[in-house]
Amino acid sequence: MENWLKKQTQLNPNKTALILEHSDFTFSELDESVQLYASKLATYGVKSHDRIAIFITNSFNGYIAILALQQLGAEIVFLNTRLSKDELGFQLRDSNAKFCLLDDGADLSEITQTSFPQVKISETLSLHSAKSYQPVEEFNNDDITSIMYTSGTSGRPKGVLQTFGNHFYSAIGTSLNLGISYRDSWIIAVPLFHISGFSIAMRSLIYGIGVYLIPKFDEAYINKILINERASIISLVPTMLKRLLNNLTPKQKYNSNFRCVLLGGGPIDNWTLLRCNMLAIPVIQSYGMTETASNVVALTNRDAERKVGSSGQALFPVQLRITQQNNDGIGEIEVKAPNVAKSYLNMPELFKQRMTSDQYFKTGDIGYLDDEGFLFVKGRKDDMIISGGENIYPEEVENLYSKIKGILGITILGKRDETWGQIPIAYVILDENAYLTGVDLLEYGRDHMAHYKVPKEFRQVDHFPQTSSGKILRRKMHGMVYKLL
Ligand code: S0N
Ligand code: AMP
Ligand code: MG
Ligand code: MG
Repeated sequence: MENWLKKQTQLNPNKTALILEHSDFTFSELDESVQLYASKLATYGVKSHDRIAIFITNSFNGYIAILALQQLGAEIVFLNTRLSKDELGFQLRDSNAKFCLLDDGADLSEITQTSFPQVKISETLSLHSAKSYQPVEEFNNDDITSIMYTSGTSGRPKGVLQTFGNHFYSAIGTSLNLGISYRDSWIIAVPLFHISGFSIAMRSLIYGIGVYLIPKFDEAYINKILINERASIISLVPTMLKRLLNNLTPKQKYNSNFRCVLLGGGPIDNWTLLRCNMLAIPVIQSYGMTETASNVVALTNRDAERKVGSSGQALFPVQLRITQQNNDGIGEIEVKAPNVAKSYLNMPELFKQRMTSDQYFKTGDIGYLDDEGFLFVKGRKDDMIISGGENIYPEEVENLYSKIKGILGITILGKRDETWGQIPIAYVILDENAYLTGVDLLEYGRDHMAHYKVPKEFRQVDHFPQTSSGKILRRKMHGMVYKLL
């Protein structure tokens, strides 16, 4: 396919592509900024297929840098800015990135080494020198353009290799579901470093629509845009949707061009859906993951009321099936689609284990399909916890805490939470001579892992309920008597 940004400069040169608080850019203006920045990055020797990491919030510089890397044919390694230095260090080493681009104010010097130096985007932007270069002519379906890390039970995060083809088919599936017109514009309030956010940037290039880039999730500011501007679609995770609703006063209405919330990243409660219904805010529930380059299943407006609790039907290019069903038809959700990622970086075998012989991807999620093919997600095969749209793997947190002398055992569980959906809590068995307070454990966690992964409570117990074969019965733990540390 022709380079998507270049294509839009021909099809829609004067159409708004990017909307910031105080300025707007048309596709040709955006292209100009992107090409200029790419020429500066070229002085760093960035070439096609080089892997370059990026550590950015939803900043203008970050947006330009992403698109410039794409023009240079680089594979962009997206870093989650909420991760700890240890976690980021791992991803930088594992991805073997040439260097890491970052926003002003960010500092990774503690973990960056000469093999992957850090480079401030603003510094490269203000370089006087630039190098002539040829933007990538074609975006080939099979070429990797983005790499996003996702954790798992395997013990270490894996870089998901997403191709242009993945993003293209994902965008097409979404447009066939929502219907996209020239009047549409999409708010990027979810992080660009997640597929929820990056997919909107790719849709902008593919559909030729404008995006509002929200630098920081501020519900009052976002509601102001939804009320006063012409924004028509916004992608949200459930925590964000609740925050917007709680901030909205009864008289306030979203603008007449507003069409829907595309909701994903985790389960939603019926009460929140009902509130949206009462406020006439259409919600398109969806289901998807990093490995499927955004949603593969979504509801339509038409079915939203009739199928409350469902994530919808498989989008156009997507095949869906449930395997290993129990008596209620509940089993593992498997997906076959051209937007399923290529592989895991450095771990192709692990990816192959998740693909069936007929090319279905085993999601690890559990659910059922009703007789009309609507998917109801019921949970996970593993014990993954979702807090505010961020995944937490108990094993990862347990492994880190197990390194502390005095902790004889630790089990992390998800607890329902009004704000975050779920929060992690810990059950710990301490050595009788150990003196460890809740504060010690909290501080240790905050030093070593992303703060959203750190247990919100530490409950001391003297044993874990187990099966005869020694497997811990997590579900039985919530009823245990404990002492709060
Ligand atoms: C909910 C968000 C915005 C909260 O962040 P906020 O308010 O900016 O927090 P900070 O000011 O940075 O920090 C304040 C304190 O809150 C803690 N904290 C931050 N986030 C979390 C969290 N998630 N859980 C628990 N605590 C959190 C901070 O640590 C801080 O505390 P201290 O000071 O103690 O450190 C933010 O979490 C957010 O942006 N969440 C969304 C992430 C997301 O987008 N996830 C989706 C991932 N999945 C996918 O992308 C696949 C599905 C998909 O593609 C999709 C998803 C949604 C919609 C559409 C689609 C689609 O298919 O297109
Ligand atoms: P990630 O790879 O971080 O995007 O996380 C994707 C995971 O979020 C999925 O595998 C599901 O476990 C969960 N998820 C996404 N959408 C939904 C949904 N509609 N309902 C329940 N869980 C969801
Ligand atoms: Mg403006
Ligand atoms: Mg995740």
